[in-house]
Amino acid sequence: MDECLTGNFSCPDNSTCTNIDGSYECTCNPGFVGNGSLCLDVDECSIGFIQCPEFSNCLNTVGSFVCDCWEGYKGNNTDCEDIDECQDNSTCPEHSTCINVNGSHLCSCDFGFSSVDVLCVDIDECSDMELGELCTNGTCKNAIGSFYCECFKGFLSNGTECMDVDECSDFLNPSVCQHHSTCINIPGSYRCPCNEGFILNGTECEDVDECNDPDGTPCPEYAICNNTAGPSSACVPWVQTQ
Ligand SMILES: [Ca+2]
Ligand SMILES: [Ca+2]
Ligand SMILES: [Ca+2]
Repeated sequence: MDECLTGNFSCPDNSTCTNIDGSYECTCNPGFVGNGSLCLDVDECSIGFIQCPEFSNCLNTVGSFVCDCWEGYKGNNTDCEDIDECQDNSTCPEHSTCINVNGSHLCSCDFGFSSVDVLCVDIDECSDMELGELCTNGTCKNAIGSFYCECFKGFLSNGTECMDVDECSDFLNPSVCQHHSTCINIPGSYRCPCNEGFILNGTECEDVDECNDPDGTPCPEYAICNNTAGPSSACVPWVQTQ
């Protein structure tokens, strides 16, 4: 008779009945091993029989095992490979760049933004102590991802700095100063001092009459003072006409 068919047998859990001549046998199922009366789970992970792929851990289960890919890796019992988290646009927050690395990824905040919790937020450069005073000779204005300078009169913004305007440069304005004066550029402004031999009268530079200067050196005898435009005056011989 076939005890296995008639149910007239007793086998331990995790084994299979096999009919043999005059009797029956209990054979442990795959993944189990007999210890006399019981079929016990084989811990495939600890017997060194199983070689799980790189980037995975062997995990014993009742009757079997699995190779569990590390976090950041995906695959099966034969292969675990890095997950490219950057393929998913929602991995990193706005204003950041996703960088895939083995087993993980990085979110690098864009220039002008800094990481706060899981977000990249605009840096207020104007009040950032580490950046120090920005926009010398102007007012710093924060913007999303950057900042700009609103410059005081006499300065021009190149975006992030206030540059002195050289009013004396011919290129800008050839007649910035009055006649008989010299333009001197200074930070934020310019000056127009009168040339030597000229003196400011209102807004004009007027020739100094050295001949009428009480502090000047008088001309010698038989010479007269002849004022000329500019710094010098000349004493010319006096010729008496009759
Ligand atoms: Ca097992
Ligand atoms: Ca990755
Ligand atoms: Ca900013």
